[in-house]
Amino acid sequence: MRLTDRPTWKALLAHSRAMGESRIADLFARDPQRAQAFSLESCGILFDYSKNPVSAETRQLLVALAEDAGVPALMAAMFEGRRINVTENRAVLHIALRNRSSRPIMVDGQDVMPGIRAILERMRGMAERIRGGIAKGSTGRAFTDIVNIGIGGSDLGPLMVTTALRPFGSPGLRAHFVSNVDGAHLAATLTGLDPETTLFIVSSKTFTTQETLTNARSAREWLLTKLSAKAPAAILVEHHFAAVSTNLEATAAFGIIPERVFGFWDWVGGRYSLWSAIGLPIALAIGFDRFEALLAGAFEMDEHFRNTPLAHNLPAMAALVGLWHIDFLGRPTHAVLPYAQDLLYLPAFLQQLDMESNGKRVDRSGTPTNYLTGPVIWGAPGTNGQHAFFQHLHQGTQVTPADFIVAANASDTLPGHNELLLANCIAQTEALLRGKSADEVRAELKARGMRGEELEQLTPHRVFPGNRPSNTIVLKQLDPRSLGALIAFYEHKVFVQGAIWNINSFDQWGVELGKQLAGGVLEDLKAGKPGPGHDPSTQRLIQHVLDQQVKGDR
Ligand code: G6Q
Repeated sequence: MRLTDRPTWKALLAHSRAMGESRIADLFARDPQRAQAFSLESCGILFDYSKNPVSAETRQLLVALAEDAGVPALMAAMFEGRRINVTENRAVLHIALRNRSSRPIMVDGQDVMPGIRAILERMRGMAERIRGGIAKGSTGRAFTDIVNIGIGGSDLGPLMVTTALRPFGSPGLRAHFVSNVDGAHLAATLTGLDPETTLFIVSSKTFTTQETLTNARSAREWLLTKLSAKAPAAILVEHHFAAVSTNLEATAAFGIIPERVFGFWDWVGGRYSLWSAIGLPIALAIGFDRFEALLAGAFEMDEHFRNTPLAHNLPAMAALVGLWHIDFLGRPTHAVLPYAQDLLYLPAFLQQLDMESNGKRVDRSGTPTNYLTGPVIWGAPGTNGQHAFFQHLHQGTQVTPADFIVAANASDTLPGHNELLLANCIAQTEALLRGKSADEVRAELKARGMRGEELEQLTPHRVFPGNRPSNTIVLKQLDPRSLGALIAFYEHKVFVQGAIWNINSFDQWGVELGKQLAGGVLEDLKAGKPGPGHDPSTQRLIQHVLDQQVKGDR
């Protein structure tokens, strides 16, 4: 049966008409316990979704939809290692990477846990040797800088986590991330680095990704040029390069020695891979024990997710409230607003996690969906956003549900900062909910001495409609454990939504066409003229770029 034909979907549709009229403030007025009743707490995270147009009936209908759509069954299938990534015929087992229990996890009758533990032990060894200055560069000096070369899932996870856990890093070992094929990224990163004390980690599941290999080759060239007088090329690459990949043949061909290659498995999707050896830069930056704390936090969330009834389940309720906005209230975008500068890259990370997983238009059987799926995810840290796009959140014509994320305790001790940060975060959710009426605006303006036409003209511009929804997510502190739980929370949120929409959240065919066509455009650029078969705009753009290029630049 199609999702939209299910009675549980239809019941929500009917209910949405009634709820669409009600104001969130009235829901609070009617239920003094609402703030508690629509909040959940687990794994060190408070998830308050009370500032959404959701009643007890809405929740019950949403949970009924999730059950009816088979969320518990798909969840069990994932944890059992079944091949739920149907278009690639793969299991989906990022949860195995952080399985801290002694439970085996089977794929095709084989326990994957011994292999995972073996790689983790090797990561520990590498982290200890590099951080302890035991493993050295080719000229005998300890490493001071790590440069991760990877893109997409092989970049955003480690970049986001390493940045988020900055206070846990060691000043003696700086982590850098190069992803963009734009040479500016690598060039800017290498400026000021000492090749004798720099370690490159080439992170690529396939080891065929154009951007990563181009950057890796240029980095190798830089190293060889700078240190050619000090050691032969093979020795330089041996000392200064490591790789994380499933393609051991390609890493060997690049010159990386097997002891420096960390494998992973086809059942780890790129955007879910920071828990694998792709997390090596994290372990190097913060130490392996803290990397394990990150895994432990995620495991705690996994246990919560698989063992808690949906109505009390943090990721499931976040998914259901999100889906309510998207499919029943017509709000297809979602803002991620971390009130933590160290979570700078969380919006970009979640953008990939969510939009690459659920940006799909056909269901698992290949039938186009007749309902909206994954939202547009965007955002930036507060309080910066307040001085920029928050105008749109408060007074724009579109309603954007938002996640406000904040830690009660600061990582830094500069006096006064954390109170300001917390106050702004909480006040923004209050302002979005409450708004400001025309009467309130008039009273304010009158108190300032304004009267008559001027007052009336200004009033509508200063009115806030309010009734704008938000979730608030509060951590005690931004530390490895709570960050692990937070990321797993979002992974499972995306899972639940994808399960209800009956889409495959674990493939990403939508990124292929552009890659394919880039090959053709590249040939044209190299040949110095556009080839046949392009649309007129593309053809003209190729010609224009060629005309604009300074001779000798190609
Ligand atoms: C993530 C995607 C994608 C992938 C990159 C890098 O889920 O699959 O972002 O991570 O394309 O791929 P490689 O790791 O193979 O270089």
